[in-house]
Amino acid sequence: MIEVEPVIQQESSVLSGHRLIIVSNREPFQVVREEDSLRLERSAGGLISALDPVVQSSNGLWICWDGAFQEDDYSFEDLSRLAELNNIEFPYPLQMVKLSEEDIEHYYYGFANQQIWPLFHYFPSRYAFQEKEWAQYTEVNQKFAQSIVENATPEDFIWIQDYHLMLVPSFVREKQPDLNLGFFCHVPFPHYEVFRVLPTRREILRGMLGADIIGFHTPDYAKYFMECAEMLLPGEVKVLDGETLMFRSRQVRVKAYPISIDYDSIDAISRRPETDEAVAQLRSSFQPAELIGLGIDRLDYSKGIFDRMECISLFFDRYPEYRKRLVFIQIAVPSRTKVEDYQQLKHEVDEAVGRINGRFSEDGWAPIHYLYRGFPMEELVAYYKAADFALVNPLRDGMNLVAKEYCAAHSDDNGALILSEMTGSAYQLKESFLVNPYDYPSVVEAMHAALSASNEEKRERMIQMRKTIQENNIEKWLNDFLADFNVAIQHRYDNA
Ligand code: GDG
Repeated sequence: MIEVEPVIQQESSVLSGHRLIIVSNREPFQVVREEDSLRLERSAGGLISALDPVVQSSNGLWICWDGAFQEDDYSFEDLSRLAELNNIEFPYPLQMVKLSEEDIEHYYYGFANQQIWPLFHYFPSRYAFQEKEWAQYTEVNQKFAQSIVENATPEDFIWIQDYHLMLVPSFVREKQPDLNLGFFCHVPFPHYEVFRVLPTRREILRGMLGADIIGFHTPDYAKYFMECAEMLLPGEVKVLDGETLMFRSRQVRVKAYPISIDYDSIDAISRRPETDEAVAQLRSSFQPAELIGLGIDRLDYSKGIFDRMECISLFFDRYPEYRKRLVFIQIAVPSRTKVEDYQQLKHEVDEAVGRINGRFSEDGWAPIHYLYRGFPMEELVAYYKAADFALVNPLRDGMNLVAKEYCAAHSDDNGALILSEMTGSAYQLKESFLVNPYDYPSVVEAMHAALSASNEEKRERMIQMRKTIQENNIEKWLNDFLADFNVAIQHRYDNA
């Protein structure tokens, strides 16, 4: 375990003296390769920055895999030295679960990312059951459970994150029934008709039901979970109301907590003079084209990037007057590059960009500007702010934070968001231009509507969306979940 000095002091009223233990597959930092050496960087996302102070102020702990070190041939033991060398201060202790190469291959790339991910995102055709992967998933979930049992006490709040660790709550409950367990699902929970494809569907449900509270992004995901539990575990599950069910003799709270972003910090970055300079530079670099469209995603088939390219092509077919006037910037961050479906997707997107640019380019103008890499948040905010519209058209997405970040970065109240109905964000961002991502012509018409809308209309929509995101920021997500976690465990104490 790596012990470090606290760097932030902030009390969490919700936890009232209890320690918060976060359990996630990913570590709350990134390993950056630089020539011959490795550098550690704190992960910059809203989730980590929201959780950090609370874990810290509660004297809590973060339990995660040691995967990044495995991939870079660095040993688990080297972390401490690297952290010291790079002057990284972790505001709380990290406990890393040691995984073998085989674990990572079958549990992470295999079961989590080639079985659960496609199925939960409604791609059953990409799904194939492999017994070996399920066995390894079970084994790794046991390793995480063991680490929790070794490190937690019955006073702690233990919050397990995401689809990599769905069996952990029940494994922990079996080993130590009096621990307080919360679980959050960051991906969609599918409808019964899709979920039941999974051969190990009952084990997965029982795994999650080991928790006192289970959170989802939208009320629909919570409802589908309840329906699956009721239909697949008759005799074990009884739904009490829209937010609670009995699993055997224990009550479990099941509810939607829509995750969000650190609105204030993105809004603040967008107001910096440096950001406006970067925006001006970006815009001038695409001159004489005066309009910018934007897509930012991990390169994942669920995000609809290939479909987006086809929509752009159709747009320039239907509206030739926008040729040479509009550039679409696509930032695609490399993701799960060892998985064949992702290599194939990269190939398809590369091909589509080449084909569309080859077909429409003229006089030094190319319709698509494609960047296959990640950027620091400050640069992303400049891209967001420079864009006249963002096209966020996932075929399925648990929430989609890019849509929220795009709005938060528009402190000028300009811009237009075109958003897929198949995202969790669509539940909240009703003033966006909502589209069915499978219906290419309607996406094209939404692009046209967004570009043709009056400044006043766009402003009204943007102001409302920004208000919604500001009021429902990452802190609210965290506090709402922890407050209900408190209620759920009180209920268990009272009925013990
Ligand atoms: C999963 C669920 C759910 C992207 N490029 C860069 C960069 N990003 C950041 C964005 C945003 C995040 O990554 C992407 O979040 P999304 O929500 O859009 O998508 P997933 O990665 O698939 O996240 C999703 C989420 O979990 C939370 O529960 O919303 O549905 O699939 O924050 O800004 N960040 C930096 N450089 C980049 O180039 N720094």
